[in-house]
Amino acid sequence: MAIEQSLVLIKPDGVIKQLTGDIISKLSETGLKIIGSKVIQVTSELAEEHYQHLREEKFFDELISYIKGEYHTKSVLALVYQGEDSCRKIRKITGETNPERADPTSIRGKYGRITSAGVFENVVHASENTKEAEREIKLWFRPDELLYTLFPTELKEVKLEKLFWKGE
Ligand code: DAT
Ligand code: MG
Repeated sequence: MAIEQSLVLIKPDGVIKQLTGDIISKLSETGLKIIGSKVIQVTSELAEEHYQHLREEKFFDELISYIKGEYHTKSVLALVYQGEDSCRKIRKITGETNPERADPTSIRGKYGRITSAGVFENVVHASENTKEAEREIKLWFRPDELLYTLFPTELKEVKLEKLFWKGE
């Protein structure tokens, strides 16, 4: 079986419900390795690019507000997992998209809900397949934020302004 990567996001409802530890514990049952992690405040650009395949859906605007944290807290934990068959293994644990249909022992079945406005607050995102995982990882992480250089890179010269701690 091929070694694959998978992007997992603990969405703002998962963060505010303090489910981070529980979700990471549950995912550790797969034996997969974490090769990148960071906590971020999601911008409109990132949210819209991540969910570009759903642009035409009637729930798109609510979905963008949800992932940006407008209903919960402006924080998402992004993780990259690596290992054999990782997309399938992780999605089995996260459960179906619709939290009401998800296996009740899965993360979404256990902790997700559908709001009265029809938003699927399903706690986590997990890449559907390797192709999607590559697209998503490149969107959420820079090459130097991962333990390995997963995909081809190129050096670009840029004029950079970086933030330092005062007095550093
Ligand atoms: P998944 O997150 O299981 O890969 P997806 O890519 O089809 O599912 O959709 C992305 C997110 O959009 C999903 O996690 C929740 C939301 N969503 C999908 N279908 C929906 C629907 N019918 N109503 C409300 N939200 C939906
Ligand atoms: Mg998807």
